[in-house]
Parts: sequence; structure tokens; C-alpha cells
Amino acid sequence: MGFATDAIHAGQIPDPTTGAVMTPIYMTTTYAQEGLHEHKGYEYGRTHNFTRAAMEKNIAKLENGKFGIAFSSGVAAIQALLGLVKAGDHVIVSDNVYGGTYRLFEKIWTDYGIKFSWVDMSDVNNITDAISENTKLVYIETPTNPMLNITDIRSAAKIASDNKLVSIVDNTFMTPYFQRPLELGADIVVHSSTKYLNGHSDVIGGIVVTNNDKINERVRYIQNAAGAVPSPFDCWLIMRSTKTLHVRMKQHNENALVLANYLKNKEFVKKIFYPGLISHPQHELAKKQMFGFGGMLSIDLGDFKLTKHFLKSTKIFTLAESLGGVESLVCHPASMTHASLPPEERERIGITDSLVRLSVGIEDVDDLIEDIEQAILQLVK
Ligand code: P1T
Repeated sequence: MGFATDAIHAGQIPDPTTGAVMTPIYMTTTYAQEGLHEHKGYEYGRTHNFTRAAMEKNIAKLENGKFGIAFSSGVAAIQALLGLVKAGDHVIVSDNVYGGTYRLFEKIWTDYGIKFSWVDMSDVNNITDAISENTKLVYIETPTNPMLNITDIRSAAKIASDNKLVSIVDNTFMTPYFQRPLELGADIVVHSSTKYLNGHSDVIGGIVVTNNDKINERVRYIQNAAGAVPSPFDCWLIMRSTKTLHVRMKQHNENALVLANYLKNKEFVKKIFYPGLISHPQHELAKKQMFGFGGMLSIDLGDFKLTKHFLKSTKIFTLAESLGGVESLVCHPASMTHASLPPEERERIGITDSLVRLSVGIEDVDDLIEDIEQAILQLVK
């Protein structure tokens, strides 16, 4: 089946009780049992939920994976993956990841004896150099949030498997419509489904996808044992949303390309980061491993005062955390999404005080350009 057909149908069958075409929202905590050990395979809502299972199957299929395991947030999904390691183990991580991922690893898990090495994965040799005898995981975010750096997934996954390490790719920015890491050899894909998968900024969720039976068994066990499960209603909303994932992603990509090409020659833009531009240092790699460039782009305005005014002046681009919704958002990573990084670390990877991140929505792109123009005009007044 093609991607669009799977997006609309995978994991979903007409409801066995009524024939309802749309998977119902099974809002139930528990299930009646006919006698001891006599039940329909459903015992308790944290362990089993039909709506959740349908959504898990749907997204797993889109990632070309066998198993999907859903969580109540993206960080809960990432947290569950740390259940694959134990005290004394070592994890290699992209030096630029979502600030909450950094916080989870550095500020919580280091206290439990896990060691993290933060490496620039735009050169995969840095992964090889960081491997030690205790290394267990290679955690890749590509493109990275918010610098849009790209890691060669096929090469990184090969380095991981040659060294008996598990490779994980956070595929939140691209979604399976534009990038399918499992097809490139990665062991695990993780998502904040809060973002493009849900796409309407009304759900917090996460999901892990894998083809590996042992990883599935462990992560599924953690899903139930640690219990960070999503509500059936949220699962239903995400599944409603994945039906239009391909349509939305095409438009996000188209709008972001137009906007990036508009911004790249403007005097007020000191630097621009978008993998769809030829000027992006990894544009060729992006073309090779991605089927599009997505809707996220960052610009450096070179001056904090100007940046502050700009963030106050846009009207369609709403100043807010998060990304990937149909509506355009603007964000100041240094003080918002990446505030938990030490300032010198932020500076080192390019998250300056004048960096602005745009989540380009699917509004009329002319209106988006006009919005930026009027915001800049207010600055020079
Ligand atoms: O917010 P949550 O659903 O828990 O997802 C965490 C997460 C994981 N991975 C990536 C790449 C992310 O961007 C995020 C969340 N990011 C934001 C809230 C943000 O504004 O960047």
C-alpha cells in the first residue's frame, strides 16, 4: 500500500460490536471478566486499550515498523528507552537535541549512574570516537532541534550495529512521510506525537516504533510497568490526525521552502538554517535520506534587542513553545525550549540569544511572508 492509504487505513478495522467505521474511543478503566482467567484479552486500561492499540499499529505501519508503543508525552517515550540501559552504561547523544531531552538525560539519569557523551553527529566519525566498552545506545536527533543539523542515519546505524549498540532516531521533525530511519538501519524510532503526527496542537503524546522483538518486549513492559500511557481520547485524536499527515507535511514543506527562499537574502537575516536550501552544509545528505525538508527553519537575527522586538511583533506567527501544528509558531530557543542547557553549551552549538525558530504552518504562504515583513518594518521605524 502507498503511504496515504496506510495513513488512512492502517491499524483500523470496523468496530467489531457495531461496525462503526471510525475506531471508537474506548473510555474504560477496566474490563469485565467472566470467571477467573476467563476474559477477552483485556484486563486493565493501563495495560490494554483498543483505541491505543489501533493508533500504535497505524504509526508503526507508517514508519515501516512491526511494533508501536505509545506514551503520554514525547519525553515519556524517550524516558522509557532509557529502560534499555542500567547503571554504569554509556550513551552517545547528538550534541544538539530538544532541550527537554538534554534535561532528562543530564539532570536526571546521570544521578542514576548513566553516562552521556554529547557529540556532533554531523560527522559520524565522532560517534566511532566516542564509543567505549560500556556504550549501549546511540541516540540521534536528525534534523536537530533547533539548528537543523543532519546525521547520516545509514552510516550511524551501521557504526552502532557493527559495535553491537542500539541506535535510536528521534524522527519528530520529519515524520515518516519525509524520513523513515528503520529503513536506513536504525533499531528504534521515537516521536513526540505532540508535533506533526497529531498536527493540531491539542495533544501531548509520544511513541516508540521498532522491528526488534526484544526491544518491543522490554519497552512494552515498561509502558505497563511505569504507566506513562496516553488517554484513549488522545490516541483517537492522533489517529484522526495521521489520516491527513501526508497532505499536511506536503504543505508544511512547500511553505517552508518558499519562506526560506524569501528569508535567505534579507539583510535582517544574519544566518539561516533550513536543510532545503543549497547553502545548508548537509543539503546533499538531506536530499539523499529525506523525501522532503519539513516545516522547521531557524534564523539568526544577530542582535538580541531586535530579536525581542521581532518576537513581539509577528501576528500570525504566535510566540509559543512546540511546533508541527497547522498554525505557524515562533520561538526563542535560548530562553524557551533550550533554556535548560548551560549558556556556554548553547552558544557553542549556535543557539545564540538572537536565534529565532519558526514552525511554518499551512496557512497561505503570502500571508506568512507579509507577517514577517510587517514585523521587520516595525523594527526599523
Ligand atoms: O513535548 P513532548 O511531547 O514531551 O516531546 C518532547 C520532544 C521530543 N523530541 C523533540 C525533537 C521535540 O521537539 C520535543 C518537544 N519539543 C518542544 C516542545 C519544542 O518546542 O521544541
